[in-house]
Amino acid sequence: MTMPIQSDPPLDAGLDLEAVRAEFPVLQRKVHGKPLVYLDSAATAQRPNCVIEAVSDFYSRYNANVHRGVHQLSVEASDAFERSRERTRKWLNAASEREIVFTRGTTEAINLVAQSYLRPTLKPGDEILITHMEHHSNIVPWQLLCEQTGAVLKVAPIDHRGELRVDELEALISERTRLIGMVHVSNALGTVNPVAEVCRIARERAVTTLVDGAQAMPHVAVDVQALGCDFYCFSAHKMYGPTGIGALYGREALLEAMPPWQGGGEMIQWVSFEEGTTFNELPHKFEAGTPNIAGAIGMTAAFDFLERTGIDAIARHEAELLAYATTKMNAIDGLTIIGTARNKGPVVSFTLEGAHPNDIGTIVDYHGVAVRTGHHCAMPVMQFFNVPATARISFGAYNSTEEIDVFLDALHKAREMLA
Ligand code: 7TS
Repeated sequence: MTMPIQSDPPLDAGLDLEAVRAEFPVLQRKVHGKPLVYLDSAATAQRPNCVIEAVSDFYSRYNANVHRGVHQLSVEASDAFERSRERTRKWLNAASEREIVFTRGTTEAINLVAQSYLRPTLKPGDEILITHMEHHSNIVPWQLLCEQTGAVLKVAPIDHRGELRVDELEALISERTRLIGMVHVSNALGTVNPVAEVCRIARERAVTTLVDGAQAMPHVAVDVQALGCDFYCFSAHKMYGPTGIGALYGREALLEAMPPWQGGGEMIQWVSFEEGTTFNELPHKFEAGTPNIAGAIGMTAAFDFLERTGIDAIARHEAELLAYATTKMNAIDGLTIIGTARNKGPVVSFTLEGAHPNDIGTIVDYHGVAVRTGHHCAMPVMQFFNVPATARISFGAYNSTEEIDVFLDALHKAREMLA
């Protein structure tokens, strides 16, 4: 008989934790002889059976290239691929499937906007405004673009809690501001940004907005029309789906006016040496080459998982875990939580006096506990808080307070060893 997972304090009744955990085969495995405690979902979430099976089912039964063949397998693959687009549209509440471009993930989506939306019209001295808490994938594409065009990258500050200073962001908007890029939920701090408010401010000043939703999608309901953003990017692997697939949402009028980014098959209407080339309609104009078909199909299953489990139930469950971990960790001498925003996603970044984060990560791993250590691809955040690195625990729908206790035990042992 398997023991039920004990929850202390009782977690939200809306989420059947035991049933959710049973959907994730990897949670059965042991690491260094101990049951796996996976607290690194912000790096990549684990996959439920429905995702694994959807991918396997595609390869086993109807593997074919999409949008090309008239044969039965290709028709089935194309239908499943396009169903994923419709599922994504519906989840984001986008107005049209033409607004959903499949990409490799968040990083590629941001690069697409930088190179296809901004680059053709960006002038020297134009400005791009981002925040101090961005992941490198929402910094470096803009730095590259500034080098290519002579545009200027401006950075809106954060405060000691790791909250965005919206007033200062507003003051940094000028006549030359062409785009505001901001993370929805910070991977390094957990901060949930007031995206709708910033988008409203940007709209009043006729500035385009891009939201990096990589860390938001698994935790909160996202409605791009309610947020009022122009572009929204995410990766399926952080929301229980496969790696190598994600999407860019873009307002149709903007996407329509943008030139293609990469050239190749699938994105064309007509290719001729004499007459030149004309391009396919949205969204295919931005999807050159054979796409990640299995990934898109797996992503549909990930949306099924989120819907079936209930994104609000997941959010409440994770908020309980966050509160539980925060209270216990605040009581540990010498431990400092980096990122104490009032509105936080399920991430706790921390430092421990006298212990390097990497050593903490290595020692807790011996106890079966997976945590992330380092700069979390957000070096400017580390610089702001004047730390070289942090250790970070992050939660998914399958985590329990019991697991947090296992982590805390392992952390105490690490501290004793390193003292
Ligand atoms: N944006 C945010 C906020 C992220 O957290 C990440 C990945 C990315 C963008 C990039 O996503 P990708 O799928 O295109 O690679 N964040 C992390 C992390 O926190 N630990 O490992 C990867």
